Amino acid sequence: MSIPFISAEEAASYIKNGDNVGFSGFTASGTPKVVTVALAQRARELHEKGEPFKINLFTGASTNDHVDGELARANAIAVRTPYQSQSDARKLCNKGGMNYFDTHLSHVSQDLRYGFYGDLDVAVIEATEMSPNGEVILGAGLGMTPTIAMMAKKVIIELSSFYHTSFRGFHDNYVPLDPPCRREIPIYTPSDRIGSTVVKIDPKKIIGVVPSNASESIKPFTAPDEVSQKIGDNLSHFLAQQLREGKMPKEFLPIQSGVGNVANAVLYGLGENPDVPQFVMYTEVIQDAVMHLMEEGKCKFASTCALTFSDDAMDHFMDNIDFFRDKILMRPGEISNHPEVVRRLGLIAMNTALEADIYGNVNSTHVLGTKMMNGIGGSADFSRNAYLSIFSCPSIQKGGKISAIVPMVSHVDHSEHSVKILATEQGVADLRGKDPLQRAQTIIENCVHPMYKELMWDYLKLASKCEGHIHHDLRAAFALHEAFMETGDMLQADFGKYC
Ligand code: 0RQ
Repeated sequence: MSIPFISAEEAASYIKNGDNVGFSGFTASGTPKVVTVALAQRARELHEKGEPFKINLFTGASTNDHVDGELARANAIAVRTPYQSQSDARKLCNKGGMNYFDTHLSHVSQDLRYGFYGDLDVAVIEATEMSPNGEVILGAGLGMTPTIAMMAKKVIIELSSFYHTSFRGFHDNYVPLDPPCRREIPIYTPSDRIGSTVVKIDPKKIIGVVPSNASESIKPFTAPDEVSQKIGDNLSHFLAQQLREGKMPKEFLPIQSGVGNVANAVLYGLGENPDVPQFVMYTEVIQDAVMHLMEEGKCKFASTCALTFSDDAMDHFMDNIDFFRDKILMRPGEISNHPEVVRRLGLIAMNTALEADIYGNVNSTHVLGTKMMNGIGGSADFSRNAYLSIFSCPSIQKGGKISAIVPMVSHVDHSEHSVKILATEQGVADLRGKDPLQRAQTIIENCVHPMYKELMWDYLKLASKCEGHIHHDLRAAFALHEAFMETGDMLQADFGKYC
């Protein structure tokens, strides 16, 4: 059976108002790039004619401007999950223009298969190679692709010619059986292969193939600043010390590292510390830093869901692809982030906080407890199940007007029970085996910026007057946030008035 080539506009015309639509990819990598632009245009034209047009958008993780940006600006998203990090989508979400529910990335594929969100009407999948019998080689990110390829009633393929080399062999496509029939995920070391190099799609479901030569358009990371570098140094020294103290196996353990500038800097920190041995990664995203660490011999292998490389780094990767062939395996998000595997392999999970409180609760998603930043992503998939769960952030933001360490977080993503280590550029707080008061003392001593230390000790003194296991004075617990909202500066908080 021959599958026709069609234009992006024709492909977009098969997607209807109210459809549940799944997109391939994870972060910008492997997401469709031309059908979505045509879809946004179609939405605008229909809106101009007074006709409604919005889709329910399911992806593996964040996307890129071609997906979230285009569709948000065209006001074409009704429901969005599980994660976004694009500024226009974020604005739309925070003004209530789309129903965004922020979900653990390892859950979305199975939630779709369980039928929690209804049928999947269309899947739009970026492929780098395809055969007439519907066998597809994916690109730089897997996300939920094997599940949406299986579930969707109709499939549109975006066939990318951007990659000038074959990705064949880099993927490990696998869909677990669902309860009550699920078996163990048989991954015992990060390099174990359990699935197929191709995704098989019923050719009868494929409406057409849209050619594309668009890149991922990922901007290079800025060089780590002084603060991020210090966080990276603090963590790499801490991990080296864990090895010396025998609190970690001498072979070291696989590393998971989150997204963002701080996460990138932490990896560079590990790379530069001679006391940190060679390591492997079991993670959901690898950024530019990992490619360099592989070339330097520091990182030996990475299991990931996506290669989130800047365009320059992607060119470098493709030019040297043979070097990376036995060092990288890409898996679907529900496997790269699978709690069973995370627990079995004993990961060192390193994720980023927006704010943390003196007892070790972490907010990674909501600025001042209300404004969505990105979402929880995969951070909790890893942190809840890791051997060692580390959260880090700069101790202050906005030139010191905000302290990232507060008496009580304004939103909780990771509770005190999942946070073992907290690190800022000031130092590292090891929370293992400590009761709440000891945790508070350790965090204030090691992680709070000097300009906020006195204020935090004042709070603890005030809160300690209240009996209980965790000491809080609920009248004052949000005094820093309140001061920021009233004066634009958390330092203006005054606990004297509560004494
Ligand atoms: O604002 O952009 O105006 O400068 O937040 O802050 O320090 O550059 O942080 O890029 O490392 O991202 C938690 C968002 C950190 C990310 C988060 C302001 C700050 C700045 C960004 P500007 P930084 P990073 C696996 C893991 C959740 C998902 C996850 C994230 C901007 O890491 O989304 O971990 N994590 N996934 O000024 C007000 C505070 C603030 C604050 C920072 N306390 N109050 N503003 N900012 N702290 C990967 C995937 O899931 C795919």
